[in-house]
Amino acid sequence: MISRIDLRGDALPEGGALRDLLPRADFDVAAALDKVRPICEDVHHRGDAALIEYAKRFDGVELDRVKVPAAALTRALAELDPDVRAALEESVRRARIVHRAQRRKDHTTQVVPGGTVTEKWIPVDRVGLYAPGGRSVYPSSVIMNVVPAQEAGVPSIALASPAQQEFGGLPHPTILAACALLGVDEVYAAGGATAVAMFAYGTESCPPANMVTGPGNIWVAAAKRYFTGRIGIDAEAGPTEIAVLADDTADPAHVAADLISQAEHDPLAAAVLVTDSEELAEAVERELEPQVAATKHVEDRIKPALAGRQSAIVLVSSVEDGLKVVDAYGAEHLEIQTADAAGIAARVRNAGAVFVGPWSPVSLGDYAAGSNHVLPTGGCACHSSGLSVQSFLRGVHIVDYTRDALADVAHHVVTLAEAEDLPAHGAALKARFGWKVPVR
Ligand code: HSO
Ligand code: ZN
Repeated sequence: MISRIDLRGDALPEGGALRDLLPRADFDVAAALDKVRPICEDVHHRGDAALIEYAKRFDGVELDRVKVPAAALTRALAELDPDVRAALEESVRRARIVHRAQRRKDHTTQVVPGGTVTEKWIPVDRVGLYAPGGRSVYPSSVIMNVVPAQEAGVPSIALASPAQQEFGGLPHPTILAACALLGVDEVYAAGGATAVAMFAYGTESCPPANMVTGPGNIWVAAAKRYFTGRIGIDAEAGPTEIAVLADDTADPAHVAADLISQAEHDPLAAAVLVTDSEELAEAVERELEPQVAATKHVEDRIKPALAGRQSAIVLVSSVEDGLKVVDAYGAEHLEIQTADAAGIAARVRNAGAVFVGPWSPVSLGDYAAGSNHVLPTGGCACHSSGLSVQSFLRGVHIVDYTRDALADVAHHVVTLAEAEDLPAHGAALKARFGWKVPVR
């Protein structure tokens, strides 16, 4: 059901060479760009009419408008199962605790007497959040996008999710209910690349946004890439990934359950076990069979995900080597299930989020740890972080110098300006001091 990669024996290769030995899904965003470009431009030129036409073509839904009426949001929340509501509320509560603590304070540094630089954190004016429909209707992802944006102080937050035929052309009711619960009242029935284009360009019913965040399929990722530079994005989210670094102290039933838990998302989802224990590898393989058989999305997602080239059990000579492997891989989610889990976790350099020890499974982080579950995939963890309050803030430097403080440094500025053959830069200072560089 899952392949093996044996890296025991010879010394591990370094960096990129090690990464090349590890499995990863094909997620060719560049190839999708060509299909997405004309759709985005059509939304640019025809606005809501194009959105309505694409909802019919892609989602089979006749829409008369894209903006969801306020009454539909109120109704969705009123009709939400009370247990689901309580669970969502607890998820929001915990996420708020974590994200509120992320808010950075403005900071003024006195560089020299009379010369200060303040770093001021200003939220983005307006963000468009995307919540997928279809196979993945995740109200939890609404929480993970909305809470950091709200805690950052973003004044205008809108959300888009595909129109669903069975719900009369509205987005899925649990998505609407989650929006209502969070106080997001501007919601659009728009899906995939068309939703990103709607936010990037704006249409008659939706004002343009400065930033688009949220998970999605390859078309959403391609549209985000298309608009990068015009708007801010979080990341081009690819299929979900779990890596587990485990030794012989790990419980194979738990490891198997955790691998299956993320394989459940998508046939392209990646589940990777890295272990120095052949016994554990075999025990996990034995556990996978019955656990997979007993769960729900077996044929369409879990089996192809586990059997896909993106998933594997990787055998290593030691936990130390395992640490090198998981660092080279840079998983979206990394569980550490070893004897000294906290010690090993503290040394991890590349992962979207790290889950320490036997009682911190990825599913906890998906819903109710307080951490964010919108995380870098595809190895992007080596340069990017998951969604946070910081994602929605801009740090603006505010420079404030007195006459004396400027005079003190003027000769250096003029020297550098001349060295760069930009005399007008130097002149901007000289003009302030009677066209002479103050001598200090
Ligand atoms: N594991 C997914 C998020 C999710 N799981 C939503 C359940 N619902 C990517 O981090
Ligand atoms: Zn998940």
